Amino acid sequence: MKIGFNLLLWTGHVTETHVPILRALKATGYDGVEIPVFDASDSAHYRWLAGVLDDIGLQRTAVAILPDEEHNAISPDAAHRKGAVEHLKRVIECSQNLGAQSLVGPYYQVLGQFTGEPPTDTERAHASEVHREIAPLAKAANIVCALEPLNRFEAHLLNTCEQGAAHVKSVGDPNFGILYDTFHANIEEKDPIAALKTLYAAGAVTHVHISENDRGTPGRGHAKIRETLITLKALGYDGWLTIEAFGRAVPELAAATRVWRDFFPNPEEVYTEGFKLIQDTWRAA
Ligand code: LER
Ligand code: MN
Repeated sequence: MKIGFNLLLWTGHVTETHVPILRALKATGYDGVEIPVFDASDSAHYRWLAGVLDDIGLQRTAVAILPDEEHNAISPDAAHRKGAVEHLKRVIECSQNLGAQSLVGPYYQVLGQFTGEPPTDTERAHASEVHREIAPLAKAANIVCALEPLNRFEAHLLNTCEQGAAHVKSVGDPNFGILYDTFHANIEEKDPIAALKTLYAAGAVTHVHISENDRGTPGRGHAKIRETLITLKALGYDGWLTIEAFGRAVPELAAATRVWRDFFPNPEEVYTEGFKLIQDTWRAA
């Protein structure tokens, strides 16, 4: 397995100013970083960042969202669904320039935008169409897709692993799977570990987020992080274990993830303790 850290703790757009953070993550022992590709307007930027990460010696994955209603895979408006495809095409180009191995995140609906109703078959079919179109493009760029079910307070289309597995089946592309996030599973699954095992047995786990129940330092809360690691090792999982935590450094991100207070004294605690927890638990398992 490989241990990663998501840069969303600091920013939605990684620039020169974040290079000291990237170096610190490398020095801690991380294999790679998860880079937000939220701004997909300048693909050359990600080529520059790839060079920086190569020099430091960090592999990478990319995380994307759908930015607004005009780029929404479950919109009733065909033009908006086409907008989602066009946005994801640009994201794939940026991610390829970045040298990303995977494209992860909830790129099926706009975060925090609800109809007030449960997901419909039409919304599911619309999302499948969008994902069927982009999965081969990602494959051609050597990028694996990992779609992320989110808790009910952030999204309504995919909340559970079961819904995620059904969506993967409906997309029907071997390059398209699910991101299992311990934070979301803690909220939505009756038994997060049983859900993980079922998802894994369906061949659908292509990425993992290690995230505490409050989004703080892994190991200091009650999400089943140790059990998740032990289970994944027993199953033979060989992919990314990427830590995700959120603070209040970026107001838009804090608002989107509903972070209204501090969960840790500083980012160093999150990335040093989190790394040690994963490494120690994996070794001992
Ligand atoms: C959001 O809740 C989350 O878990 C992220 O990985 C997606 O942006
Ligand atoms: Mn996540």
